[in-house]
Amino acid sequence: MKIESVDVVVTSPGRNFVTLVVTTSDGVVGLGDATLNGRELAVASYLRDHVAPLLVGREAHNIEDTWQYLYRGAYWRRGPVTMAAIAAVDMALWDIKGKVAGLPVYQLLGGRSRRGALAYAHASGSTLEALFRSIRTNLDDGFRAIRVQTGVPGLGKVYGVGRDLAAGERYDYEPAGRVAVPVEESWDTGAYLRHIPTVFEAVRAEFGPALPLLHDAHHRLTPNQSAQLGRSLEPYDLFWLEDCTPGENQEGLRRVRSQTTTPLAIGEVFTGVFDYQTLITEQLIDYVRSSVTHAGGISAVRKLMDFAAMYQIKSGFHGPTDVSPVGMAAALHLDVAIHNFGIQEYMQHNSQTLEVFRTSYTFVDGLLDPGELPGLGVELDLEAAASFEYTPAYLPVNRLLDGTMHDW
Ligand code: KDG
Ligand code: MG
Repeated sequence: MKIESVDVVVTSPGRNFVTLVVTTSDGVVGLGDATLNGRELAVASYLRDHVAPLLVGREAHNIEDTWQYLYRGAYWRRGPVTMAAIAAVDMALWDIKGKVAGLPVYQLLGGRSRRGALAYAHASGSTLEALFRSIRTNLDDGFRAIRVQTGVPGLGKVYGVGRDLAAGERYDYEPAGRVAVPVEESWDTGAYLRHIPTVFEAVRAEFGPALPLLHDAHHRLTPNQSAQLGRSLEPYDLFWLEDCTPGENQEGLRRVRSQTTTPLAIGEVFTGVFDYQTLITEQLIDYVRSSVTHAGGISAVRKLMDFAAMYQIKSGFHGPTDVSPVGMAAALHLDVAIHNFGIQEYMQHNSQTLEVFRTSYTFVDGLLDPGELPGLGVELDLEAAASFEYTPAYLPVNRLLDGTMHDW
């Protein structure tokens, strides 16, 4: 069964998505997510100009060989553009294999290891009152684990905090603004470090000791500041502290790890196993945060998680709304199949996105499930996709109070 055509669909139902559509000589269609938030067209061009022409005529069933052909064959390895492109091809070929076999992809990965994937929601508020409202709405929606982000006194808009919502109103935070140049936010690490423990103290007092709580520091701290935060959060028993420090310098996590028992999650901006090598072999983290979309696809993330399993490290795949429903479905098939699943991030896509991507995954009683349709279980409505034209969008940038550029 040969690959007959390869198309790239860029659509913007509220935010931009890049989807690879691979069609075989038998007419089987596979989908892959290639969305790189804020740099979408770079991946679209990489796929259209440099990958699609190489795929036509190849055997669609040879997923591993195609992965190696694109990775080794590019000569220029790794990097988010290359790895998102390879991920999309990989996902599309797994989708095809599942459809041909008449089985959901998780069955091809070894079958089910659990009833469903525990999901965590995003809760936020500029004040404690707004945060509590947001947590309650998520609990009412059935979530059993909650990420907590709040405003910091003295700062304007900060990462992870959307518009304050009324009771029952759903979270609608979309960090990539449809703007010609990035919005600028400001940051003060001292104010943040003083404020966050007080927030978790209040949340624990209100919601009790058992609710799994998560927090994302979004790469803003040094290893020493991370250690300080980790320690100050220990009384509140977090499920994890995410991206406490930028991960490029893996050795930096040694300092954090040796100073705090707060569990650590990292890796949403990593592109593959080599970014994790020291972190995994020295057990410096507890959770792998990659998305299937940004770390080379189902094949690569499966291997990464098998490597992590030898060191008792679990998954916590990235699942914001900039991962498309196709990327989300790919994560869910891995979530239910692998032994070392930890948790799955889940931000619901808006209704326009779900018009373009017809999903079959479900969320019931706090658990996500990929469903039983053959392949990944997502369909792309090309007509709906065409009605949402690409709109440039950028993530914000971040400056310290004196104007110095900082990590966002
Ligand atoms: O595109 C960037 C977002 O995916 C990222 O800011 C979201 O940190 C994030 C998270 O944990 O979901
Ligand atoms: Mg994050």
